[in-house]
Amino acid sequence: MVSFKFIHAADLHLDSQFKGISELSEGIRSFLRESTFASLDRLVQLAISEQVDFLVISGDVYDAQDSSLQAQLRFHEALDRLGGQGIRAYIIHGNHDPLDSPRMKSGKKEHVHVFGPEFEQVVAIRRQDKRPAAVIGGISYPTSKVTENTSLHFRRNREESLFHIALLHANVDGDPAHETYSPCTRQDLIGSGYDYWALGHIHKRQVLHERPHIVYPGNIQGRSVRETGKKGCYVVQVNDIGEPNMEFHELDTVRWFQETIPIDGVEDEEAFQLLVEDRMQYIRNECPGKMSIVRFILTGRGSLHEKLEDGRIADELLHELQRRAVRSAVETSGFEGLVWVESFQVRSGPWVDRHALLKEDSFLGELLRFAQQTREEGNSRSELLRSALNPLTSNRELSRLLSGIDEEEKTLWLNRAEEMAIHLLSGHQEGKGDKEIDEA
Ligand SMILES: [Mn+2]
Repeated sequence: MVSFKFIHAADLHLDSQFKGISELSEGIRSFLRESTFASLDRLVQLAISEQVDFLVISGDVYDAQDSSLQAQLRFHEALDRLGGQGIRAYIIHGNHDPLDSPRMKSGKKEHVHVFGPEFEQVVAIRRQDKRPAAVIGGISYPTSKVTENTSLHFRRNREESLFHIALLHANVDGDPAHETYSPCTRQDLIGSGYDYWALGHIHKRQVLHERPHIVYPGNIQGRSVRETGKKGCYVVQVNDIGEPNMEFHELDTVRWFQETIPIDGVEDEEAFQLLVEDRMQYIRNECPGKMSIVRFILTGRGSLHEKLEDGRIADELLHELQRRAVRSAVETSGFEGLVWVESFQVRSGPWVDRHALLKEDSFLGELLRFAQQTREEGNSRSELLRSALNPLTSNRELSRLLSGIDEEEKTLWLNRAEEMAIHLLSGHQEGKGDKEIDEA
């Protein structure tokens, strides 16, 4: 065997539109639009500086089936830059960019291999001496929906001693957060005899198994607040006895955060603002060269909750922080180091002794016990959600919107409803009642 080095990337989603975040200034919006391309540039630079023998991309190069001309041109340019350095690329297409998508016609590139709809295997060679380095097996999505277990096509010829790499866009072990395309199990992959499963589809970076390696590198640029943290690819060095050594490299230019701020003990708006600004500074220090987008999740219990409940304080602070962000971007004419607050999600509660309330023989006590029970029992929670949301489903538009909400989000609604009930029923309504009595 010969030692060699390759890059495993997936889910480039070039030219993602970043819909769903409103209130963005034009400059910030175009910086976001450019981010998937900027990450692609970094990927190419990395391949060149690491002197890899080849690059594999495990599907979803483009974000949409009608991939923009810009996305295609930029991707071809990237491939040409790799070709100029003698770096080959092996590519499969996934559910977002299947083979039947309309694409511009471009001449075949000598150094690029795009796998077709039928399983095939090719031999990759080492760059400097052209010696065979690895067998690469792969299969692309012919259409956007592949429901067959395509991993079963991958079978190693036991006589073949070369390192085996499998390129597959698939949902392994049925991750419920993603569409179950090309469903397969870890055992299917382990049983194939391949040494490294270069997977795509799930955007969260994860190593499911080692020896054989089963790897999702995640996408190269986060696209929403659900895709937080570092994004990038793996550089894999395989030594001459076929042992892979992986190193993660970040490639993102915009990073997403979800930060929790407990409001316990926060006295007033000013203290709250300082806390938020402190956290923003921390994020800025974490990634000074990137733009960061953060969602703050307010938890805990405290007197500040009364003020957060009607949403005004959080809204006003949000607008102020966004206004400052735009101003500083204009002043420094750059978005590096910018921290954009996407929203505040109020999940806090009023200051109450919840344990005491739970034991209380009252309507509120009863309600909290019921809430506790539904939280613990999946069935009664689903039943409660179903009956509560049922009246809305007669409206087509609402029904459509509801179908896109997952269980986790609905559970948050239930928690929120519980906090509102405590707020309204426990006499914690900004002490209004008490005050009127005092004044009377
Ligand atoms: Mn994808």
